[in-house]
Amino acid sequence: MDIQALLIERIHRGDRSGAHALLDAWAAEYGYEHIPAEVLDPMLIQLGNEWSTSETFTLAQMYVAAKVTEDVLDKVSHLFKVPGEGKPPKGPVVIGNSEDDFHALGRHLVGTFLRAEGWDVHDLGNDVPAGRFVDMAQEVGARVIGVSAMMLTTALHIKKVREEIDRRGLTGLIQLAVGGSVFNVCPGLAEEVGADGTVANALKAAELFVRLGEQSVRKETGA
Ligand code: B12
Repeated sequence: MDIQALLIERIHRGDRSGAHALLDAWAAEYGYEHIPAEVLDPMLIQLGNEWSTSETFTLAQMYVAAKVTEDVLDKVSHLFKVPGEGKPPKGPVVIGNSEDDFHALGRHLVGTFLRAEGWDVHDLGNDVPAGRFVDMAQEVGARVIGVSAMMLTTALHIKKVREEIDRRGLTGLIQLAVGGSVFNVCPGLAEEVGADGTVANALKAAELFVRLGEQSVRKETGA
């Protein structure tokens, strides 16, 4: 079945329960654990593009897509809950949306994929002040902070996280990962906000966090 096309057709119709029925049928065949990467991520990116280019796609339809995604992520979260299950534990990380940013979906997907790869994810939610990211990273001993931002204005707030890390003398020890569609369309923005790295989607996030974690260890040991 062409799950993307069928799902998007139900979302266009605002048919939340129909979308769930479809996802349940797909999961019965392929497994719930594959839904975030194989269905939700590509669907949301396609709908995001549609939103930006189509005059008929409405906020209500995007709301349905967001709700369906959140319902499914809730449903599958127990599958990814125990860090290290089936994978070597990778340690604590902190994620959240930058100050003033309420675009939670990308962050939810990143958190789900990181948990699946064995990270112990501390998710601070939406609209997180810079200091709170660094406080939490120090509290749990995280080597990487991941900040999600979808808008140019909110991406620029990430500079404050950079400044806070540096002000506390933690440069290099706590690495700063950033992501969100604005970074995909504005080359150079990640460097401008002082990030140590970025990637275009949640699937690649786990790899980025491993690389940044290693950079932090090298900084600490002087290797
Ligand atoms: C859905 C949506 C909303 C929803 C959010 C619902 C929710 N619960 O998340 C609602 C309706 C609330 C909303 C509100 C607003 N939105 Co809006 N929204 C979108 C939309 C259509 C899709 C975003 C999305 O969810 N994409 C799907 C996810 C899966 O993709 P993603 O977020 O990019 O995440 C992936 C990667 O980027 C990466 N990633 C994400 N975070 C991170 C973090 C790290 C560390 C890493 C490594 C990777 C990573 O992994 C993710 C999964 O693969 C975009 C359009 C677009 N093309 O992006 C506009 C958009 C982002 N919104 C926009 C705007 C302006 C707003 C509003 C101001 C109101 C308005 N006029 O529409 C408010 C602002 C709210 C706020 N203060 O945050 C603009 C931003 C313009 C800009 N660039 O500055 C956009 C681009 C639409 C547009 N073309 O105008 N929005």
